[in-house]
Amino acid sequence: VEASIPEPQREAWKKNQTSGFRGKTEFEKEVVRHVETTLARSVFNCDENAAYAATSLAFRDRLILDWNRTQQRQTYRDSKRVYYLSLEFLMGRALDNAMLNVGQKDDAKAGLAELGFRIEDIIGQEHDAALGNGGLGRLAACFLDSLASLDFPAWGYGLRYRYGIFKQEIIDGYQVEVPDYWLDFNPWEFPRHDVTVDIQFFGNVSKSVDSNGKAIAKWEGGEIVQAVAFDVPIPGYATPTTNNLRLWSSKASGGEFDFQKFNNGEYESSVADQQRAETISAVLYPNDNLERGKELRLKQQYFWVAASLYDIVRRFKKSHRPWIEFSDQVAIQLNDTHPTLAIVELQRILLDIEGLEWSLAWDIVTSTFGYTNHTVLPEALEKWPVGLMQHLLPRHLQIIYDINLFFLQTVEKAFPNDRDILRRVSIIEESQPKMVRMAFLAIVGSHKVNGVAELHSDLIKTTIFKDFVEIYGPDKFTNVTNGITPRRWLHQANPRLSELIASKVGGHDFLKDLTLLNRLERYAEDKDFRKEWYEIKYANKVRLAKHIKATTGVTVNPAALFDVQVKRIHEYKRQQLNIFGVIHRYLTLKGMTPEERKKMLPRVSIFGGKAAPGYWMAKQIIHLINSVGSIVNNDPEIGDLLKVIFIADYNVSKAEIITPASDLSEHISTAGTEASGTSNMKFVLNGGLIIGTCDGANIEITREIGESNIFLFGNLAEDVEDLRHTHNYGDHAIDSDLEKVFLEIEKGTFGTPNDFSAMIAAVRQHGDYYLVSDDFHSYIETHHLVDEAYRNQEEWIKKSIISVARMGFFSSDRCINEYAEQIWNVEPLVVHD
Ligand code: GPU
Repeated sequence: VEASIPEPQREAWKKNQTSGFRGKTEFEKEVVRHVETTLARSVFNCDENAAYAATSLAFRDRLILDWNRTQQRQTYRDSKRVYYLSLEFLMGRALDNAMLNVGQKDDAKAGLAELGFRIEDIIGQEHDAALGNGGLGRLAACFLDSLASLDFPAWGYGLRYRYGIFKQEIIDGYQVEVPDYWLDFNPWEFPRHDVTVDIQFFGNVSKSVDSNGKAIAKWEGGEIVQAVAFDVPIPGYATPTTNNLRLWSSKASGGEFDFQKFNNGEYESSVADQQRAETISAVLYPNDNLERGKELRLKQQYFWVAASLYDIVRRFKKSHRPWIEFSDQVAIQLNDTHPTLAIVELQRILLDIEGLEWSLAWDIVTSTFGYTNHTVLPEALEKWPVGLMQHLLPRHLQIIYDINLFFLQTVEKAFPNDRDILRRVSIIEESQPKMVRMAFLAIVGSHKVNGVAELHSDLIKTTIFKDFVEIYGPDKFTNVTNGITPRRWLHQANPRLSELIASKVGGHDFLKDLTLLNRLERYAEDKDFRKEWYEIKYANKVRLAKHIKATTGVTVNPAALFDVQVKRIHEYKRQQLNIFGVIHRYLTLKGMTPEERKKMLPRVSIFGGKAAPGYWMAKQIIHLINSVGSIVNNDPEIGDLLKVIFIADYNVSKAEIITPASDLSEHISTAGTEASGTSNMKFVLNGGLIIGTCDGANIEITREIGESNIFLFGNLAEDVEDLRHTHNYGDHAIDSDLEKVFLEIEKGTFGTPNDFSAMIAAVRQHGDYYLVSDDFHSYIETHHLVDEAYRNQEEWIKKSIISVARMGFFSSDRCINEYAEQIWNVEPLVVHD
């Protein structure tokens, strides 16, 4: 029951409403107040950490007011809302973002300076919110920023992991994983101990018939785990709209302990129950583009989905509208197949709890959901054993079988003479053991399915989902090319570049309409402008060089070409191609006379990224990169001509330092394997050029910025299958330059050869699935073109400026507007000041 203040007392409330600090002086007052009272510290005992805490609390107070107002307004208007369901939200730090979005970073900077602190040091105290693995989770975070900035009424729903993605340490060249306990002090979340949902697992289904002859299914028994809501405010940029990210945390139902057991003297088992419940939201699975089918993961998925749907349905029911209006009020987007059980759960709620007929319920369900696919890699497509589903979610499995039955009946009608299509598209794979194919369930239960870049959206239609295009027609399948938020990835990460751009394109409006960047293009011909542009890039490289020195001890020359590949380590992303290329460069330099060497261009090859803890080959790649670094970086003949750096623990806040400092970044996946990629967009937006394959969003980036501004190489997606075939059936010859690289590794130049034998065998003996040898020559040649282009600095800078000017398309704002129009049918709701 909601309590509200009676009319006569409301005056007193209104009179005392806070408005948050305005200006430097009030900010300082708030900081000091928080240090003294909230943190209970004496003001002369305030270190950087306490200053961070107090600054965050001051901004948090500021955000809460807008947040409350936004939520009130959205509730009052009761217009359609978007719910973005994602198992990952890779948010990074919140303070800097909050300061910039509310437009008070300057106040904070001046205020902190007066109190004796540098704002960068204070910002640097914050622990990244690292509830994601890579691109998929970061995309969700960019989407939240755009949804709020564009004033869409939208909520994110996710899990509040106690441990986010592990911290990576490099010890003797090897990756070591350290748990990331990040919740010690988190001012950005609000526990809502009053918002809880009981989630059921296991148990049995009993079927009966009611007095009208209607079948009733009852899911009974099993165990209950409680979901507790934690809310995170998501401020939009230059708007009061502040949306909500709701993360669920698990705990034993009925409070801390089961008192019955407790009183019966079963203290230990009572504590054990509690821990088992808490395990559900304890840890983020650290795999990227890989599903391993663990029971706890399925539990996480259902726990999160059931709590979120309960919440969404509860909100809908407050409006007392008829059920057929559900999808006029609610759009739910499934970020990959991880939340697919939401489809089944909503059908269950409508059928078993609300008593709707199957077909009405199913119409509501399918018009509510949209499904985004993020990969064609077979090992990443989720399948769950039928037996596991039966055990954990018996009622859901029945509903899945019914969904499948009705679906296959319509397929059979449409394709009466095709037996095989039923086997191919069945949601249940008739394998040993039988499996539930989650992507197929997501397609059948959604009204739209989208890929994340044009090539990828075409590929899913012609390969993994081909039959479904036949069944539903092409209109159910669409493309929404990914984007990135220019607020974090330009304004926050590269403030000087953002200011220079603002000074030329008519202020900061470009941060909300990125196409305004096109006004920059004419400055490519302006020599003074090019000088300023270059100086900013150089300063960013100096900053990165300092970070490299501080963390690895290696001195790199900021005048060298910084060649960067930072992303999750994966064979399909081909860091192995990059490091083999680096070895080739090293051998070439070693084979030169000192005079010849003097003419060469200095390079720094920078790597970063985490390997899934169980991904052995990826770990071997990290080890080779570090081993090559330790030889090359200490070779006096080489000096500054080549340095090889592995930056440990790549994460969002490291990306904010690395991205603005790159001259060239590598997006070199085997054609047809990277669904989109988003770091490619970040690097170009920061004035770096790209070397890349014709894959994912690289293709659209090329279309936008022009072929002469990107270094493309390698085989095309359409040829990959044939090439793989020749590897397996012909006697396939390895590229001769690559063979020299292999022989050098096998000589022991970079340490014990056996340590790297699997990487070599993958190419030589195991069919070179990722086409490293096929693309090697083209890759090396294209790097030569890069060197030549970099020698002409003026031309290089022109390419850089023109590229940035043409990147407007890749804002996540454009992307969100496309989802809103094509898939969600929602409109912005402005919250007036
Ligand atoms: N992606 Br599936 C992930 O980061 N993790 C995953 O488990 C899956 C996909 C990425 C794609 O690899 C990348 O190409 C894409 O840009 C990103 O999702 C966002 O769509």
